[in-house]
Amino acid sequence: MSTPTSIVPGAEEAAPEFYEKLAAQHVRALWTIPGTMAPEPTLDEVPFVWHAKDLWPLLEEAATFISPEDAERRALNASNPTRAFGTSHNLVAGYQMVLPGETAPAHRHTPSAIRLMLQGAGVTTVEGEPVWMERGDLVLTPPVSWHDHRHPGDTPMIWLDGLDVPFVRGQHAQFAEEYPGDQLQELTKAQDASVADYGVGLVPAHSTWTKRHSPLNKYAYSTTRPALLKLWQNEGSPVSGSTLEYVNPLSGGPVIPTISSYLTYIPESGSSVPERHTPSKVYCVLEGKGHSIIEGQRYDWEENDFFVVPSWHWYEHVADEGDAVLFALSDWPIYEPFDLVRREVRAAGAGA
Ligand code: GTQ
Ligand code: FE2
Repeated sequence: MSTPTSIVPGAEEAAPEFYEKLAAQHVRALWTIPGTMAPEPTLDEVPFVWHAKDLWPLLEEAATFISPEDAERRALNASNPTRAFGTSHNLVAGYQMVLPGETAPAHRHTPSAIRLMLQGAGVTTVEGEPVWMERGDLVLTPPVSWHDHRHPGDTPMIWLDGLDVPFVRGQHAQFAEEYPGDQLQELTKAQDASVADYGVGLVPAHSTWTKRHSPLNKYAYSTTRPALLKLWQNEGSPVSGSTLEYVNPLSGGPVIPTISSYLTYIPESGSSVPERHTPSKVYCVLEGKGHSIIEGQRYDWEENDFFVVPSWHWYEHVADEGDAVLFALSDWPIYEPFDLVRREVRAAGAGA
């Protein structure tokens, strides 16, 4: 880890009265600000794994005294151990639970969310479209889209929430509002209508869609998993994995302007190619048991756990028991328009 230093070390100690005069004017001398000329990012967030076996019982405990009707959402947000809020500086992830018969009221907000369904089945309504969610399905609630959650089934629903709240708040652009009147929004579309319209490699000719985010509200695991396995069978290797990105079918771009999503397959005993990049990632384990090596440290994970790979940390994933399927969300799209993406891949045989 490199430590940022001032351009003129010890300057302030040499002439404290001068720097006090600056401070009184709310000014700092550039040559005393650490990091101004830092050659590369400092690793100031840490990798961390949140384990389902520890957190799901706490969600159940929360369910004994907090309802989504009262709490707006029964969600636990994961904070990077270095931060008061935010799994990384741009993203926040966590588990959300809805019990049979419960509803989480409709609202909309400038932060966007992705949901990765982990347990049970039910409905998230997005802009009037009831979207059916089952394990492994990715469901989008794009910026300023009305959304509510409903539970018509019989097993508690648990999913992973991934949002860009730290980024949006950092831009002083956080707005939210409750759905007027009713707790739940009116259903104006057929179930999974967006999947029928945009989800099979076809898009409506002369589509009038003008939003930046994907017109698809769901990417079902029943279609993404086979696609990933085919990709690996066709192009992968027995010792390393393959990754697909979920895209907006109209633009080929990320599913949400601020959040990209990926699905990675790693065969048992195989591993991903070591890499590091400026965007951060939050992974959630859909299948398999294994570990990741992040900046030389080992982090063990199993099904339903999620973990953060902060900016510019070298990492690789290893599938120890069973083939692994890892979902990931990232703040990658935030970096792209400003040419801030840097990615390095460790050459084969370079060691960890
Ligand atoms: O389900 O709408 O974890 O608005 C945080 C904010 C979930 C949601 C969160 C939200 C939601
Ligand atoms: Fe929300």
